[in-house]
Amino acid sequence: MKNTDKNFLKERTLIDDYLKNNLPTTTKYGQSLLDSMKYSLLSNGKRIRPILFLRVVRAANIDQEKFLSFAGAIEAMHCYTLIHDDLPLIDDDDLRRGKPTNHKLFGDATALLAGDALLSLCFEFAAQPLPIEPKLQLMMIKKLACLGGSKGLVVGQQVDIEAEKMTNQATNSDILEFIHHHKTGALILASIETAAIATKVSAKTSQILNNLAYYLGLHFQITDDILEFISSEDIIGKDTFSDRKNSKLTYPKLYGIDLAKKKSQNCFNKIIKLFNSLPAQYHDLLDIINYMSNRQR
Ligand code: GRG
Repeated sequence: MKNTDKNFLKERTLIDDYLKNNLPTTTKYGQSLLDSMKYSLLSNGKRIRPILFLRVVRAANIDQEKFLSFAGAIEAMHCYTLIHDDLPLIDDDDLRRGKPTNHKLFGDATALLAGDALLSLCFEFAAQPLPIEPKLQLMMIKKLACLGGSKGLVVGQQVDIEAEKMTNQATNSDILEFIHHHKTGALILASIETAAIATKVSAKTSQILNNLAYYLGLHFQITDDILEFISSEDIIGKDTFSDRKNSKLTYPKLYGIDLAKKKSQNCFNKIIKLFNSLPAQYHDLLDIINYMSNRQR
């Protein structure tokens, strides 16, 4: 295990245990739905979004273990998007996290339903009592619902699909930034903003965290585009030809690989500048920021 991975071991174990212990495992009929949900939820994910959430909570000197249900909610939403994204009617991918995609094992219909059920499970987890004022928890749930829906990741996915059919002249940096900010950035933003709501951060800190989340989401997806372009399936654990097969609008496609790398570095510089302007208690965000930037998968 790499050193960087060790820094996240405790949080990953807490998150994995929460998910394991709270996922429905048996039903009188329809067992394959639960098996399909479990297959994706408990596979080898990096758990980046719930870790971001927990670290912002921890910065307020609050016991992160009391917030595992919300961290689990964020991961359940993320896993549903991965299952749906891989389906033949979206990206049609065969490999995810180094294993066959959900629909390859369980079939398209079960995978679709498992994704739906994970989205519902997300809100079941999000509604578990937290040690904060109920009105704050309602605000967190509303934020997650907004950024997870037609104002966030689903519209990002829609534009991603529409951009596949646009000619080169019609595609531009504005559309690309919209896709990345919504499809990928929205859930990263939700992870940070919901923690900011729970911990009642000041307006100034909230603004910095918000900007940091914006660039973190953008940087994460540019990195993803680049990795898919230059890496191998063994390392990233997913199809490396998927974007090109689907004529996806990506940073390497629009700008070329060198400029895409430069833009990624510019984003990272902005993230570090924002991080440095946060109060000192947010220091634990730095190694997850670095991990997201240097990741190989
Ligand atoms: C209703 C069909 C339908 C779609 C809903 C699926 C969807 C909307 C949006 C897709 C969002 C998506 C999959 C964005 C890609 C984001 C991304 C880079 C995911 C990979 O995240 P990692 O690297 O994955 O954190 P792990 O495997 O570590 O969890």
